[in-house]
Amino acid sequence: MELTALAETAGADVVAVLMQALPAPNAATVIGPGKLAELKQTIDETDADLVIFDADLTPGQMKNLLQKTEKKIVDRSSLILDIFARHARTHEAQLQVELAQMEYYLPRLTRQWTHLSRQEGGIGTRGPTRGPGETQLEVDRRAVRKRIAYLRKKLDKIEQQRETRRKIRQHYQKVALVGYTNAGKSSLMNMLTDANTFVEDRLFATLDSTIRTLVLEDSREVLLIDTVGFIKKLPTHLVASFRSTLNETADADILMHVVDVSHPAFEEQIAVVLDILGDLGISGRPLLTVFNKIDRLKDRGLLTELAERYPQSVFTSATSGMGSTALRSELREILSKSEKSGTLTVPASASRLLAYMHEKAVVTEIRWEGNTARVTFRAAPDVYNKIMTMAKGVRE
Ligand SMILES: Nc1nc2c(ncn2[C@@H]2O[C@H](COP(=O)(O)OP(=O)(O)OP(=O)(O)O)[C@@H](O)[C@H]2O)c(=O)[nH]1
Ligand SMILES: [Mg+2]
Repeated sequence: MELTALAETAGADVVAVLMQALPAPNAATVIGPGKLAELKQTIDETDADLVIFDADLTPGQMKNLLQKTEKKIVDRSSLILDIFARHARTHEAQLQVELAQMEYYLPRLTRQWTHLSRQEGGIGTRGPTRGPGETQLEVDRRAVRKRIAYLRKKLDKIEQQRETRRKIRQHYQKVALVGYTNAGKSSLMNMLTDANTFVEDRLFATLDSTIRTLVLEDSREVLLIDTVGFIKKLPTHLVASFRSTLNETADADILMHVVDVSHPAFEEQIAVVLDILGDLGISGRPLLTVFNKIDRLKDRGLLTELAERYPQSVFTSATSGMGSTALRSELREILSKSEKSGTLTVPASASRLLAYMHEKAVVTEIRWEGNTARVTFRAAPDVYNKIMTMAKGVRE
């Protein structure tokens, strides 16, 4: 079960799992009274000290559950926030996670809620420092708001620097790896580029974006972007805080959707990822579906079926390198479809333009007549436009 995997990633030891299907969640306690009694009994029997809910709880529900169970209560969002906090490595990711945490905690800073959660370390206690009493609470709230303002300002500054870097990169075609967490995005990046991106069998191993140059067989250079993975019910605060990281993805010309085809719920995960891409407003891009981890499949018949249902797809095993050639040639194919081609007459004196064309475009033919060259080339739309502008400058 996914929640179990998340809880374990956060360092919890899962002693019992309870399920309830309700037409609508109970307003006061999410679960119904009968299930609540069962929960209390399970807590007694297993000596659990933490209860994690797969739903998101309102501050009121959290308070009620805390009073009724006298145990720490953690909901899905705060659990994911906690994992992000543990895994954030870069300064930016740390700021982004802290901002999301502060915004999550602010409406939940109540005396009752902090009463128990203050006592032990561990999951759900990584929020702001809290103290007892209403006055203290006001002081805390003010401190949290101040911190939120500070974090926003810091992140704005980083965002500006990122903008500058993005401008430098704008003449490259970009391919972004997207997909459910743990699908193998970072492993694929390593397979394709010999990069040393952090890979681990845990959820949300990657929290920032890594960019590497990928050189394809026609010596075309593209940028490959690896970034944070998606999950069902990704907390909204997180999506908002990570927007600038995700913007790298929004910039991409092609999306490589990595799917762990050995996961029993991979079809659902595909739907979740497509949904989030839609929410981020980046669903219209050329999309290559990469069915990864095929080495773990017992039934290869599934692949034939998938190949029919997903015409633009490849099958890979990032750990063994299987499918690498097919993936590269598929990428090349898609990239060349989005390219524009043209022919220009360029004087030999326009050395800057010629150098630029050789570096950023694919020059397919060059014919010299005296001191001018007729250059036939193809390039990404951005590069094509830049070349045309430069050529106009040369003629004038
Ligand atoms: N058997 C097998 N394992 C794989 C394959 N690709 C990746 N893995 C493993 O799956 C786990 C997750 O891989 P990552 O590359 O970290 O996945 P990710 O999509 O970057 O995950 P997040 O960064 O957490 O979103 C690691 O233990 C990898 O070794 C594969 O093709 N076959
Ligand atoms: Mg990763």
